[in-house]
Amino acid sequence: MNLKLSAAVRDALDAHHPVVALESTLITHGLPYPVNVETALGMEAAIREVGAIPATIAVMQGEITVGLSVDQIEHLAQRPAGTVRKCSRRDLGIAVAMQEYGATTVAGTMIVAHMAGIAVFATGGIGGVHRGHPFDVSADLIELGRTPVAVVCGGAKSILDLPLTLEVLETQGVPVIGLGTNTLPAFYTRSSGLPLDACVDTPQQAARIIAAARGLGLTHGILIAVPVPAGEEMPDELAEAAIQQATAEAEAQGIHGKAVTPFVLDRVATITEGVSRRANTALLVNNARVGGQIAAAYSQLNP
Ligand code: PSU
Ligand code: MN
Repeated sequence: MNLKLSAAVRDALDAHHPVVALESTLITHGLPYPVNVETALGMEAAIREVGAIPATIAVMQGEITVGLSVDQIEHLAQRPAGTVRKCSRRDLGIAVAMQEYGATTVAGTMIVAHMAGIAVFATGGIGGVHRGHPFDVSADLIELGRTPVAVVCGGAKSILDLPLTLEVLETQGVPVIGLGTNTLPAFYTRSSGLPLDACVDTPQQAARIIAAARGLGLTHGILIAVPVPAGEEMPDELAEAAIQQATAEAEAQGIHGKAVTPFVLDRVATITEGVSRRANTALLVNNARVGGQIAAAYSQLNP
């Protein structure tokens, strides 16, 4: 397969140093310029600070690239809307064959990370089951069921139906582990109140669960949910009101399919006048750091 690994990522993988995969849809479809570049680079820096190597993944003119350079991140972040394909499982072959730019979602990033031999991936919110549309199930959940990568996330935005999202994860055989929490975080807020499969207190304990599942030869993903740092979360009512308004607008305007998530994210940020964006970036950088710690602990267990 034509994966293009950066020298830093290739060296780290060869030497069994910890590597953390990062997605690119949050750069192109999740955050506006220049917050997207600042956040992407902030995540990479947080991973390096704890002794791991970041590998931001995207399709660059048909080339699946693992470990984007700063220039490549900057370029992707500034491309005009509509010129970067949002790449989930079904889209990767299209973007490669048509030599397009493609931003990988959680599903797309998991696939490429696994091909490259990267076990840990850090992001913000995963896709899920959409509120009021129980048949609009993100391919992220199906990918988590079939691809052995651990995904560190802030739970899922409550633009989604969180109880149904957990049901689908259960059906797909995906354990959801809280790190420092026993309930599913709701992205902008620290808790949805929904119980999880296990709760751990340290990255080392999380790494042990990943290693045990891998030792058993199980090929499913593992979700590690980390709440937004205390003090950076949004008030519950504010988050909920903005989400209700944004989802109603999506409904009224007939937005559907892969356009729903980016539309709602953008509207929530506008409605909350950027308050949501602060929680968003704080959580992304924190998850990257935790991902680095888990990858480091995992590489100790799995030399
Ligand atoms: N949730 C966020 N920010 C994001 C996404 C989700 O809070 O940027 C992106 C991720 O890349 C995720 C994708 O994998 O949206 C899910 O899209 P869909 O619902 O079309 O599967
Ligand atoms: Mn969706």
